[in-house]
Amino acid sequence: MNHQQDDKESPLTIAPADARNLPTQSMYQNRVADYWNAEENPVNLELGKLDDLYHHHYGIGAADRSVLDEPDPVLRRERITAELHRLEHAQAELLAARLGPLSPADRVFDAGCGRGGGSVVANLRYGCHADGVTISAKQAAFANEQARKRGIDGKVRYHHRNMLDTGFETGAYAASWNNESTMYVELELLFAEHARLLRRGGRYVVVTGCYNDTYGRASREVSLINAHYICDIHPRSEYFRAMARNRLVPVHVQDLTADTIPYWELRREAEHLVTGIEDTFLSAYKNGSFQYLMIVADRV
Ligand code: GPP
Ligand code: MG
Repeated sequence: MNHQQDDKESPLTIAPADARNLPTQSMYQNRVADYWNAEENPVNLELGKLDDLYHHHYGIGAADRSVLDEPDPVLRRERITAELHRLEHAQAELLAARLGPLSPADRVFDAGCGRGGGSVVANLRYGCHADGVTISAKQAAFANEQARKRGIDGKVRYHHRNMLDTGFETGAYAASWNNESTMYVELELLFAEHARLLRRGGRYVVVTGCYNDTYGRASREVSLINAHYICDIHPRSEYFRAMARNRLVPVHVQDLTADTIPYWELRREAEHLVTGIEDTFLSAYKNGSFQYLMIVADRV
């Protein structure tokens, strides 16, 4: 299936009826896939290389800023890289801790799995089966290769599919999550798919950047973040509205905004890793227009 060609030849056609086997369903999704197929930011690859846990999310917790004082320039870079990775890993563990308790027989769904770090973290913690879904064929191939190298490819599998229409078995999952991937999709469609996949009593966790309803509409900084990643950040309110409509009942809500600021304060000093979006995130968090949020919900 050649999506590029489809898109050039008939830009106005609707998705074919057999959309389930197609990882993308719209021109927008093709552009998002293009971004992730091309993405090779050192801030993701250099951090991931340290222990072969490739994360595509930000970090939380107090940063050890003494790494900035390291006099040896090579060691300084290495120490900054390792510290940022430690903070990103702490975020992944915070999310994973909320999925359980889970047994090795349980199955979890990682929606928007990127290069696969989150599913590995879940498997290491619970021994569970994991299915990760990404719209990027390149990310899925990379993540599967990582699972193969770890010898967990029998339990952890990555799929080049659309998280809104996975084709996975109804009610087969004990837990599922989105780690900074909801801003690419319509929440109603996303939560309907999670509710379908989760068994009754299953657990859903989302960590996301959302815009703050009390600020008003999306701020300039939120719009800049949208343009940077080709995404569409939702307001906080929309999460709760869409969950309520899709049998997902929040059991825990945590504002992680203050916890993520040290990560960004350190990342902006990492000359070898910056992508240019660092100051925008800091302004967005500090002016109150943007929040870093975790919502944990039960599927009823
Ligand atoms: C980080 O991925 C997350 C996103 C791109 C989604 C947008 C998230 C928001 C909270 C708005 P990444 O790790 O690939 O990004 P970067 O390359 O900047 O580290
Ligand atoms: Mg990153």
